[in-house]
Amino acid sequence: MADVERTLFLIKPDAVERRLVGEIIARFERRGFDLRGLKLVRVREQQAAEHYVEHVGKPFYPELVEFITSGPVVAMVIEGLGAVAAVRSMMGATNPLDSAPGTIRGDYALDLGRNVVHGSDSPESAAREIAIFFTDAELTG
Ligand code: DAT
Ligand code: MG
Repeated sequence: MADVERTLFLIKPDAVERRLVGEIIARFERRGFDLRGLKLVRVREQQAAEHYVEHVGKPFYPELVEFITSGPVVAMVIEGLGAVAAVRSMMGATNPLDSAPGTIRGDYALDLGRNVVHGSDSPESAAREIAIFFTDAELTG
């Protein structure tokens, strides 16, 4: 039996601008996950740098930071059985051209640089990333 986990999930500026927030959140609610944190934020440069620290130095890093700071983002903590891997599988592959239909990226995106959503890739990443976006007092349950 999988563990109950928490994962950090972001609805990126492209999806907020396209008014996809409700549809995306609804998928996780219908699947049976619980929301433990939820807010609309403008990601600061410093937060973006912490969040994407593993990508520092890669050719796409500057545009990655520019994009995630370019407009409002919905930050969420999603909780449930096997949440880290299950949320990743609901997101689809990083490059939307490889994402299966039925996944979030497979249904809503084509462009690698504007791929709609972020989800933590391991429980360790989740703990680190949740702390960048939420204080303990902002998380319920
Ligand atoms: P994921 O978001 O699926 O965890 P990642 O952590 O490898 O993927 O990369 C973070 C984001 O950076 C990704 O959502 C889109 C962007 N990205 C990744 N590889 C890229 C590339 N080769 N060119 C442009 N953007 C890229
Ligand atoms: Mg990643």
